[in-house]
Amino acid sequence: MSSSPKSTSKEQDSLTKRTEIPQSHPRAKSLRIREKLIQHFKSGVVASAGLIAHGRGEAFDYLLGEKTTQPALKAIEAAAATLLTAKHPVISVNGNAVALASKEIVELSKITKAKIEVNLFHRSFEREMTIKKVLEEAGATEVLGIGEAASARIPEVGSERRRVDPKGIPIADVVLVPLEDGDRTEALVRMGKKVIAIDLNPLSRTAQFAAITIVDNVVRAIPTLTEIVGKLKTKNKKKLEDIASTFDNKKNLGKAIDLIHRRLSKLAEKGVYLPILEVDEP
Ligand code: PTJ
Repeated sequence: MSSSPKSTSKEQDSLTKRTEIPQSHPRAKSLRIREKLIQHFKSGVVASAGLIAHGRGEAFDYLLGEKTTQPALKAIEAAAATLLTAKHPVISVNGNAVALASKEIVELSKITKAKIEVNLFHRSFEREMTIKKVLEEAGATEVLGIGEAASARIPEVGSERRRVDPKGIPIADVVLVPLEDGDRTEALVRMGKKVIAIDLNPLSRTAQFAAITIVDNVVRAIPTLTEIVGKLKTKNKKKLEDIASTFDNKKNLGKAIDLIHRRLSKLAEKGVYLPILEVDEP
């Protein structure tokens, strides 16, 4: 089982030492996100496999142009309407999601009245407690799924990932999963849950099985989702149900894949597309 290492005193030192990222670096934003994940890996929030998962996500983000695309916005609107009409919405979080967007997750949970449940692939009580602490520091007043509280079981999922909190996922009608693995998403769908996924890879099993797939980076998608929830909050139930029911995930995923395809075709015409800035001769 892969999990984060326990911090030794030497590591505690290195925890406080962060890599300086110059403002002028062309990839500063992306490097800062990496640094955040590394720090949270050292503190025990992120699993070692979480660093690899992030790399895969980054590659897809590159292909998408590192911005929230129109298909992502369309999915976010459907997700907002679905969360607002849900009876028992739950946000199921793992190490990566909390490392990247703890404050944003708490804000979203407050505006949608969704419960936050910690559900780890690489489960350990220590990691659960560390993640709970980060969420509480970000303003969460209730965090489900910690230790013995996760006493219910999801059918058809192997190992410890099967454990869930009876106050959360088992009674949820809508489950938001930022960055989930495919097996669990499939199991949640089989349980009759309406799954909203945030996943940069439109080809992943999670992206394919979810009812609403937001193909975007969690760092952009979660605050945008909160903003759209704020805008839709005043709409009546009928309008919200219309938005949710007219959304076609298959068609929208196709649009996300087509966008990558068209973007790559355009770039393929150019080959080299990054200009090196000319430096004046001394
Ligand atoms: O914290 P734990 O123990 O629950 O473990 C979490 C990981 C991420 C290790 C676990 O859930 C896992 O192995 O996930 P997968 O199967 O690698 O799936 C992660 C998916 O998230 C991949 O499809 C990535 O493309 C995608 N992804 C990675 N970073 C981001 C992302 N999607 C959105 N935003 C990101 N920042």
